[in-house]
Amino acid sequence: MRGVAIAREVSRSIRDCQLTHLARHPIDLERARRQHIGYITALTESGWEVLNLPEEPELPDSVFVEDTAVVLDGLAVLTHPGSESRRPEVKSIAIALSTLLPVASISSSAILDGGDVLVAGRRVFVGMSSRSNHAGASELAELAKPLGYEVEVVTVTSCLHLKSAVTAIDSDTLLINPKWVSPNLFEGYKHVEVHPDEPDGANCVDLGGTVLYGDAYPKTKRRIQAAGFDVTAIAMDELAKAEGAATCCSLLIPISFRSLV
Ligand code: CIR
Repeated sequence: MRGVAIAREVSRSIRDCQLTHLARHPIDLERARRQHIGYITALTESGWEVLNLPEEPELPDSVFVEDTAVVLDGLAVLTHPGSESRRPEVKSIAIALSTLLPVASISSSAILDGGDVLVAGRRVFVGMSSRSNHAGASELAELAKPLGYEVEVVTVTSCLHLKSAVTAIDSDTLLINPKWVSPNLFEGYKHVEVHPDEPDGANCVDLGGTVLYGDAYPKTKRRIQAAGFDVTAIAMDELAKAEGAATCCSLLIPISFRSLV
Protein backbone atom coordinates (compact mmCIF):
# COMPACT_ATOMS: atom_id res chain seq x y z
CA MET A 1 0.00 0.00 0.00
CA ARG A 2 1.46 3.35 -1.03
CA GLY A 3 -0.87 5.51 1.03
CA VAL A 4 -4.35 6.99 1.15
CA ALA A 5 -5.88 9.03 -1.66
CA ILE A 6 -8.80 11.30 -0.84
CA ALA A 7 -11.20 11.89 -3.75
CA ARG A 8 -14.84 12.93 -4.09
CA GLU A 9 -17.58 11.86 -6.47
CA VAL A 10 -18.54 14.22 -9.28
CA SER A 11 -21.27 16.65 -8.24
CA ARG A 12 -24.54 16.61 -10.18
CA SER A 13 -24.12 20.40 -10.44
CA ILE A 14 -20.70 20.23 -12.17
CA ARG A 15 -22.16 22.03 -15.19
CA ASP A 16 -22.24 25.18 -12.99
CA CYS A 17 -18.50 24.96 -12.30
CA GLN A 18 -16.15 27.93 -12.19
CA LEU A 19 -14.38 28.63 -15.49
CA THR A 20 -11.51 31.07 -15.91
CA HIS A 21 -9.66 30.35 -19.15
CA LEU A 22 -12.15 28.04 -20.88
CA ALA A 23 -15.39 28.68 -22.72
CA ARG A 24 -18.38 26.86 -21.22
CA HIS A 25 -19.35 23.64 -23.00
CA PRO A 26 -22.09 21.27 -21.83
CA ILE A 27 -20.72 18.58 -19.50
CA ASP A 28 -22.11 15.06 -19.78
CA LEU A 29 -22.51 14.14 -16.10
CA GLU A 30 -22.60 10.39 -16.65
CA ARG A 31 -19.50 10.51 -18.83
CA ALA A 32 -17.70 12.67 -16.27
CA ARG A 33 -18.64 10.14 -13.59
CA ARG A 34 -17.38 7.23 -15.70
CA GLN A 35 -14.08 9.03 -16.21
CA HIS A 36 -13.86 9.65 -12.48
CA ILE A 37 -14.37 5.94 -11.83
CA GLY A 38 -11.51 5.29 -14.28
CA TYR A 39 -9.37 7.68 -12.25
CA ILE A 40 -10.22 5.97 -8.95
CA THR A 41 -9.51 2.59 -10.52
CA ALA A 42 -6.08 3.74 -11.70
CA LEU A 43 -5.26 4.94 -8.17
CA THR A 44 -6.41 1.66 -6.63
CA GLU A 45 -4.49 -0.44 -9.15
CA SER A 46 -1.36 1.57 -8.36
CA GLY A 47 -1.55 0.67 -4.67
CA TRP A 48 -3.47 3.62 -3.21
CA GLU A 49 -6.32 3.08 -0.77
CA VAL A 50 -8.97 5.50 -2.02
CA LEU A 51 -11.27 7.33 0.35
CA ASN A 52 -13.91 8.44 -2.18
CA LEU A 53 -16.14 10.95 -0.39
CA PRO A 54 -19.82 11.20 -1.30
CA GLU A 55 -21.06 13.70 -3.83
CA GLU A 56 -21.72 17.29 -2.74
CA PRO A 57 -24.81 18.11 -4.87
CA GLU A 58 -24.64 21.85 -4.17
CA LEU A 59 -20.89 22.30 -4.78
CA PRO A 60 -20.19 22.16 -8.53
CA ASP A 61 -16.38 22.01 -8.32
CA SER A 62 -16.12 19.67 -5.35
CA VAL A 63 -14.64 16.77 -7.34
CA PHE A 64 -11.44 18.84 -7.55
CA VAL A 65 -10.37 18.07 -3.99
CA GLU A 66 -6.76 19.08 -4.60
CA ASP A 67 -7.62 22.75 -4.18
CA THR A 68 -8.83 22.36 -0.60
CA ALA A 69 -5.58 21.26 1.05
CA VAL A 70 -1.81 20.95 0.76
CA VAL A 71 -0.40 17.67 2.03
CA LEU A 72 3.08 17.83 3.55
CA ASP A 73 5.15 15.23 5.37
CA GLY A 74 3.47 15.24 8.77
CA LEU A 75 0.94 18.06 8.21
CA ALA A 76 -2.10 18.82 6.08
CA VAL A 77 -2.76 22.51 5.46
CA LEU A 78 -6.38 23.35 4.68
CA THR A 79 -6.61 26.14 2.15
CA HIS A 80 -8.80 29.23 1.89
CA PRO A 81 -9.71 28.84 -1.80
CA GLY A 82 -9.51 31.88 -4.03
CA SER A 83 -12.99 31.29 -5.40
CA GLU A 84 -15.65 32.03 -2.80
CA SER A 85 -18.00 29.39 -4.21
CA ARG A 86 -15.40 26.73 -3.41
CA ARG A 87 -14.78 27.57 0.25
CA PRO A 88 -17.56 25.28 1.61
CA GLU A 89 -15.69 22.33 0.05
CA VAL A 90 -13.01 22.52 2.73
CA LYS A 91 -15.12 21.42 5.72
CA SER A 92 -15.62 17.77 4.75
CA ILE A 93 -12.03 17.45 3.51
CA ALA A 94 -10.86 18.71 6.92
CA ILE A 95 -12.77 15.90 8.60
CA ALA A 96 -11.31 13.27 6.26
CA LEU A 97 -7.74 14.57 6.56
CA SER A 98 -7.85 14.87 10.33
CA THR A 99 -8.15 11.09 10.61
CA LEU A 100 -4.80 10.78 8.80
CA LEU A 101 -2.59 13.76 9.67
CA PRO A 102 -2.31 16.76 11.97
CA VAL A 103 -4.19 19.63 10.31
CA ALA A 104 -3.56 23.41 10.12
CA SER A 105 -5.35 26.12 8.11
CA ILE A 106 -4.67 29.12 5.90
CA SER A 107 -6.52 32.08 7.42
CA SER A 108 -9.46 33.87 5.84
CA SER A 109 -7.26 36.96 5.25
CA ALA A 110 -5.26 35.05 2.61
CA ILE A 111 -6.17 32.99 -0.45
CA LEU A 112 -4.56 29.75 -1.59
CA ASP A 113 -5.69 26.93 -3.91
CA GLY A 114 -3.93 23.58 -3.68
CA GLY A 115 -3.65 23.64 -7.48
CA ASP A 116 -1.15 26.47 -7.10
CA VAL A 117 1.12 24.50 -4.78
CA LEU A 118 3.72 22.19 -6.28
CA VAL A 119 5.59 20.07 -3.75
CA ALA A 120 8.72 18.54 -5.30
CA GLY A 121 10.94 16.91 -2.72
CA ARG A 122 11.42 19.45 0.08
CA ARG A 123 10.87 22.44 -2.19
CA VAL A 124 7.39 23.93 -2.42
CA PHE A 125 6.53 26.29 -5.28
CA VAL A 126 3.48 28.52 -4.96
CA GLY A 127 2.05 30.09 -8.12
CA MET A 128 0.60 33.56 -7.99
CA SER A 129 -2.69 33.22 -9.85
CA SER A 130 -6.21 34.59 -9.56
CA ARG A 131 -6.70 31.98 -6.79
CA SER A 132 -3.59 32.41 -4.61
CA ASN A 133 -1.74 35.43 -3.24
CA HIS A 134 1.45 36.33 -1.37
CA ALA A 135 -0.33 36.21 1.98
CA GLY A 136 -1.37 32.62 1.27
CA ALA A 137 2.16 31.68 0.26
CA SER A 138 3.69 33.22 3.36
CA GLU A 139 1.21 31.51 5.71
CA LEU A 140 2.04 28.21 4.01
CA ALA A 141 5.76 28.95 4.35
CA GLU A 142 5.39 29.54 8.11
CA LEU A 143 3.65 26.20 8.54
CA ALA A 144 5.97 24.26 6.22
CA LYS A 145 9.32 25.60 7.42
CA PRO A 146 9.48 23.64 10.70
CA LEU A 147 8.96 20.46 8.66
CA GLY A 148 12.05 21.21 6.54
CA TYR A 149 10.33 22.66 3.48
CA GLU A 150 11.45 25.74 1.60
CA VAL A 151 8.65 27.74 -0.06
CA GLU A 152 9.27 29.73 -3.26
CA VAL A 153 6.79 32.08 -4.94
CA VAL A 154 6.61 31.82 -8.74
CA THR A 155 4.86 33.74 -11.50
CA VAL A 156 2.49 31.84 -13.76
CA THR A 157 0.54 33.17 -16.73
CA SER A 158 -2.23 32.13 -19.15
CA CYS A 159 -3.61 29.26 -17.07
CA LEU A 160 -5.73 28.61 -13.98
CA HIS A 161 -3.15 27.25 -11.54
CA LEU A 162 0.59 26.67 -11.26
CA LYS A 163 -0.06 22.94 -11.69
CA SER A 164 -1.72 23.63 -15.05
CA ALA A 165 1.80 24.66 -16.11
CA VAL A 166 4.13 22.36 -14.16
CA THR A 167 3.84 19.15 -12.12
CA ALA A 168 6.24 16.59 -10.68
CA ILE A 169 6.80 13.35 -12.58
CA ASP A 170 8.89 12.28 -9.62
CA SER A 171 10.71 14.22 -6.89
CA ASP A 172 13.58 15.07 -9.30
CA THR A 173 11.74 15.54 -12.59
CA LEU A 174 9.17 18.13 -13.67
CA LEU A 175 6.73 18.13 -16.58
CA ILE A 176 6.51 21.73 -17.75
CA ASN A 177 4.93 24.06 -20.27
CA PRO A 178 7.66 26.70 -20.71
CA LYS A 179 5.20 29.18 -22.23
CA TRP A 180 3.18 29.41 -19.00
CA VAL A 181 5.93 29.25 -16.38
CA SER A 182 9.65 29.88 -16.73
CA PRO A 183 11.77 26.71 -16.51
CA ASN A 184 14.54 28.90 -15.01
CA LEU A 185 12.54 29.00 -11.76
CA PHE A 186 13.05 25.27 -11.35
CA GLU A 187 16.81 24.84 -11.42
CA GLY A 188 18.07 21.60 -9.91
CA TYR A 189 15.36 19.44 -11.49
CA LYS A 190 15.34 17.47 -14.72
CA HIS A 191 12.69 18.85 -17.09
CA VAL A 192 10.38 17.20 -19.61
CA GLU A 193 8.67 19.84 -21.75
CA VAL A 194 5.15 19.38 -23.11
CA HIS A 195 4.91 18.98 -26.87
CA PRO A 196 4.10 22.43 -28.35
CA ASP A 197 0.86 21.00 -29.80
CA GLU A 198 -0.29 20.03 -26.28
CA PRO A 199 -0.08 23.13 -24.05
CA ASP A 200 -2.55 21.66 -21.53
CA GLY A 201 -0.42 18.55 -21.09
CA ALA A 202 1.73 19.61 -18.12
CA ASN A 203 -0.46 18.03 -15.46
CA CYS A 204 0.41 14.52 -14.29
CA VAL A 205 0.26 12.63 -10.99
CA ASP A 206 3.25 10.76 -9.63
CA LEU A 207 1.64 7.61 -8.22
CA GLY A 208 5.01 6.06 -7.38
CA GLY A 209 5.85 3.45 -10.02
CA THR A 210 3.58 4.95 -12.66
CA VAL A 211 2.57 8.41 -13.83
CA LEU A 212 -1.18 9.04 -14.11
CA TYR A 213 -1.89 11.18 -17.14
CA GLY A 214 -4.73 12.30 -19.42
CA ASP A 215 -4.94 10.40 -22.70
CA ALA A 216 -5.46 13.63 -24.68
CA TYR A 217 -1.71 14.31 -24.86
CA PRO A 218 -0.10 11.40 -26.77
CA LYS A 219 2.89 13.40 -28.03
CA THR A 220 3.86 14.53 -24.54
CA LYS A 221 3.15 11.06 -23.20
CA ARG A 222 5.86 9.73 -25.54
CA ARG A 223 8.27 12.32 -24.12
CA ILE A 224 7.52 11.19 -20.55
CA GLN A 225 8.05 7.57 -21.55
CA ALA A 226 11.28 8.45 -23.38
CA ALA A 227 12.54 9.95 -20.11
CA GLY A 228 12.15 6.49 -18.56
CA PHE A 229 8.76 6.62 -16.86
CA ASP A 230 5.81 4.25 -16.99
CA VAL A 231 2.61 6.14 -17.92
CA THR A 232 -0.99 5.19 -17.15
CA ALA A 233 -3.11 7.25 -19.55
CA ILE A 234 -6.82 7.64 -18.84
CA ALA A 235 -9.69 9.59 -20.41
CA MET A 236 -10.30 12.87 -18.57
CA ASP A 237 -11.65 15.10 -21.31
CA GLU A 238 -15.15 15.46 -19.80
CA LEU A 239 -13.67 16.63 -16.48
CA ALA A 240 -11.32 18.89 -18.44
CA LYS A 241 -14.38 20.86 -19.63
CA ALA A 242 -14.63 21.99 -15.97
CA GLU A 243 -10.99 23.12 -16.18
CA GLY A 244 -9.79 20.21 -14.06
CA ALA A 245 -6.90 17.85 -14.77
CA ALA A 246 -5.29 14.79 -13.22
CA THR A 247 -3.81 16.22 -10.03
CA CYS A 248 -7.04 18.08 -9.20
CA CYS A 249 -9.06 14.97 -8.42
CA SER A 250 -7.08 13.63 -5.46
CA LEU A 251 -5.13 14.45 -2.34
CA LEU A 252 -2.39 11.86 -1.92
CA ILE A 253 -1.13 11.04 1.57
CA PRO A 254 1.85 8.69 1.20
CA ILE A 255 2.11 6.16 4.01
CA SER A 256 5.38 7.70 5.24
CA PHE A 257 3.65 11.08 5.76
CA ARG A 258 1.35 9.54 8.36
CA SER A 259 4.11 8.72 10.81
CA LEU A 260 3.19 11.57 13.15
CA VAL A 261 -0.47 10.56 13.64
C1 CIR B 1 -12.25 25.83 -10.72
O1 CIR B 1 -12.24 26.75 -11.54
O2 CIR B 1 -11.97 26.01 -9.54
C2 CIR B 1 -12.60 24.45 -11.22
N1 CIR B 1 -13.56 24.55 -12.26
C3 CIR B 1 -11.37 23.70 -11.70
C4 CIR B 1 -10.39 23.45 -10.62
C5 CIR B 1 -9.27 22.60 -11.07
N2 CIR B 1 -8.38 22.33 -10.01
C6 CIR B 1 -7.08 22.26 -10.13
O3 CIR B 1 -6.54 22.51 -11.19
N3 CIR B 1 -6.37 21.99 -9.05
